[in-house]
Amino acid sequence: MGLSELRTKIDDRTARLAVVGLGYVGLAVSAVFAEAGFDVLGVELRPERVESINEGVVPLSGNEPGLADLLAEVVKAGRLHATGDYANLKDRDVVLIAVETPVDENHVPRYDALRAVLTGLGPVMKAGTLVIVESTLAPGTMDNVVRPRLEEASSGKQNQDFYLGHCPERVMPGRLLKNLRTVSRVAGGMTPETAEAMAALYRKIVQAELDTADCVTAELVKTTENAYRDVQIAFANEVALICEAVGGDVWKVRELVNKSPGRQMHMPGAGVGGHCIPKDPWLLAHGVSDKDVPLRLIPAARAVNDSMPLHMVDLLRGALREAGRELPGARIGVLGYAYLEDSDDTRNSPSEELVRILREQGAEAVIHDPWIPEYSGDLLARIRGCDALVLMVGHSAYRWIDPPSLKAASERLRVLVDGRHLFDAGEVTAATLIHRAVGG
Ligand code: SAJ
Repeated sequence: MGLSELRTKIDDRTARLAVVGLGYVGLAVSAVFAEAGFDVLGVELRPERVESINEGVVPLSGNEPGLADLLAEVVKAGRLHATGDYANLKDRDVVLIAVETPVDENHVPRYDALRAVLTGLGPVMKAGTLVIVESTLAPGTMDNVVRPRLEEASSGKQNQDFYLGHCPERVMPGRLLKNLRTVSRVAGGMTPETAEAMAALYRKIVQAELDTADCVTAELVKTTENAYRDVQIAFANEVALICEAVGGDVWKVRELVNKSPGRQMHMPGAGVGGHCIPKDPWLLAHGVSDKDVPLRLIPAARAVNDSMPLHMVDLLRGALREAGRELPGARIGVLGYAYLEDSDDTRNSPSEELVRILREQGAEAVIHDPWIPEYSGDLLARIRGCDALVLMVGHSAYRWIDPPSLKAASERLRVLVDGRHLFDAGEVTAATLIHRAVGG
C-alpha cells in the first residue's frame, strides 16, 4: 500500500492502528485514537496489563481524569483490544511505538525495549505500514538505530516497503488526556510525504498545531525542550544558593526579575525528579557523543539539580547544630516522596536521594506522603518525636499546615527546612522553630 492509499484510509478513519507499549503514553494514545473512531490494537508484554485493559480497567496508578471512563467506553465499543501477541500486527496500517527509552548510570541511552519491539514487528508487519516512534530519542536514533533495525527485521527498505517517522510524546502524568488533545506535536517523517501523513493522522486527535519536520528535528525538539527546562531550573537553583549566601530572598528576587521583559526565571527547589527532565538532557547530549562538541552547560545543569537533595541535608545539618543537635541519631520527618506535587509518581524522586543521604549520615528518616499509600495517614501522628522536618514536595495537602500544630505534634521538634517555598518564615520562627529554606 502506498502513502496516498494510506492517507485515504487515515482520512476516512478506516486505517487499522496498533500501539506497542501500553504504559501511561501508549494507553492514553490508544484510547484517544479509538475514541476518534479508529480500530486500535494495543500490544503489551505484561499479561496482567493486557487482561486489565481488555476488561476496560486502567492498569495505571495515579489520578488520570477521564481515562477510566474513556477506556471502558472504547473497549466496550470494540474499538480497542489488547494482546501480547505480535502476530496480530500483520494487518495493521499504522503502528505507534511507545516504550521506555531510559539512560543508564553513565547517561547512555538504553534502547533494549525499542530494539525488541522492532525485532518483533519487522517480520510480521505488512507492506506499506507506517511506523511511528513516540518515545523520546537521542538525535540520530531514528536513522542510526530504528531504520536499520526495522529494515533488517523486515528484510525491507524504508520508504519502499514501510514508512517511518518520529512524533515525540508531550504528555504529563495527571494530565494525560488533556495534554494529548491540546498540546502541539512535531510530526517528523523520514520523507516530507510521510510527515504529512503523520500530521493527517494526529490531526484526528490533536486540537493544536501539528508541525511537520524531518526525524532529526523531531528528536532535537523533544530533548531540547526538556534540556531547556532542566537548565532553567538549575539557573534558579544556583541563584537560590547565591541568595542564601548573601541574605537575599530568592522568591522576591525571582518575582522582580520576572517583571523584566523576556525573563522567566523558573522555581528553585529541593531537586528535579521524574522520568523526563532528568533523562532527556542526556539523550540530547548523546546525540553528539561521537562528535567533537564540547557540552558544558547541559551536564553542569544536571549536576546542579542533582545536588539539591544534598543541599537540603546541609541546610538541615546547620539548623540542627543551631538547636544544639547533630544529624546522626536525629529523627527527621520527610514531607513528600513523589517527584511532583499532587502526584504519586516517585520515579527519580529527589526525596529518595535525600532519604539515602540521611540514613547514610546516621539519621532516622520518617517519610510522609498523602499520595503514596505506604506513607500516607495522619501527618501530625507520623512526625511525633521528630527533631526536624524537611519539606520536599509541595503537595496541596500540605498547604493547610500551620507551624504551631507541627510544634505541638512533636515536643522535640526544633527545625523546619522548606524545599518548596510552602511556609512563611515568620510563622515558622514564631512557632519557636528554626527555619531554613532553599533560597533563604
Ligand atoms: N521543578 C523545579 N522547578 C521548576 C519546575 C519543576 O524544581 O520550576 C521540578 C519538579 O519539582 C519536579 C521536576 O522538576 O521534581 C520535573 O517537574 P516538571 O514540572 O517538569 O514535570 P515533568 O517531569 O512531568 O515534566 C513533563 C515534561 N513533559 C514531557 O516530557 C512530555 C515537561 O516537558 C513538561 O514541561 C512538564 O511535564 C509539564 O509541565 O507539562
